[in-house]
Amino acid sequence: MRRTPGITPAASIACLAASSLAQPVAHWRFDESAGFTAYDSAGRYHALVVEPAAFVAGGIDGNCIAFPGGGYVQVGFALHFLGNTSFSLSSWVRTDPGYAAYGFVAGMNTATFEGGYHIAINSGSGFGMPNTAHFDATNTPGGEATGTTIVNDGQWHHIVAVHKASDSTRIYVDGAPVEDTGVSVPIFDSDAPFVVGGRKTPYGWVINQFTGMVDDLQIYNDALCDPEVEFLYRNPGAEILPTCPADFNADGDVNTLDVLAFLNAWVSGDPEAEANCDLVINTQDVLAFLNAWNAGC
Ligand SMILES: [Ca+2]
Ligand SMILES: [Ca+2]
Ligand SMILES: [Ca+2]
Repeated sequence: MRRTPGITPAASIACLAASSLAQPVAHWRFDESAGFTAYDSAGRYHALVVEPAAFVAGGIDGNCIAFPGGGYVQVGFALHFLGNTSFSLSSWVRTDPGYAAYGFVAGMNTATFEGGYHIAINSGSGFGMPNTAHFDATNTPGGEATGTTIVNDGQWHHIVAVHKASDSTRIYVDGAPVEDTGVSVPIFDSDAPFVVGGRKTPYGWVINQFTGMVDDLQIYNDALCDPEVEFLYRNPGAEILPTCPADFNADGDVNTLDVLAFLNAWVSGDPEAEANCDLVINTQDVLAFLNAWNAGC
């Protein structure tokens, strides 16, 4: 059996709990204390901080970025995951209790314009539900994945949005399991930059559309699965790093002990045995694991 992740404040430990090929392509820790650049510690997407958005103390891990009724963070014309592409966003969010506005946490989307994807809070234009978070990549009301956990209670909440190509969109709030799934369709392009705390208007400029705090925003180039989401929830600031799916017992070797370990996990319904990341544990997972094991690492 694999190690169960514990709560660890370290900011850069590898994930030992999940077998994934997902890699972080961007990671904004918002740990700066001043200035107008939010540095991407995983990639090259350093972002512009537009006032009055500012770095403040009191994040879920170190400092965070605060939007006091104005400002946003703009990454530029990037991170356009288009068509049948799998990707995931992981973010920590805090708003004032009872925050009722339609809050745009992060994404690449232009108001009233079809295309792109985004995480939002509360309901607007037929999307989402009051007091909860949702992830939309369809631009069709009802196609979004809407969480069930109340998120506008003044507490930090972990929101993960997953787009698994040709399968589903998913939203997790405060760890696994998934709270809701939505429609996965090929994502149309958007003329919008990637923005945190704001959104591009149809008139061409970006405006603030969120009041609250955001911390530890990460973007992955594949779908995250339940164990990985749970790991990120329990380890604010940490990243998922690629591991070998065939080395199930994580001892550095791929051999028959891994098959035994997998089957034991599968029989007991361990979430780690959900090998093909389709949210159910069945014989397809045995097939997926054996294929990975046969391929080695
Ligand atoms: Ca931080
Ligand atoms: Ca092994
Ligand atoms: Ca499965």
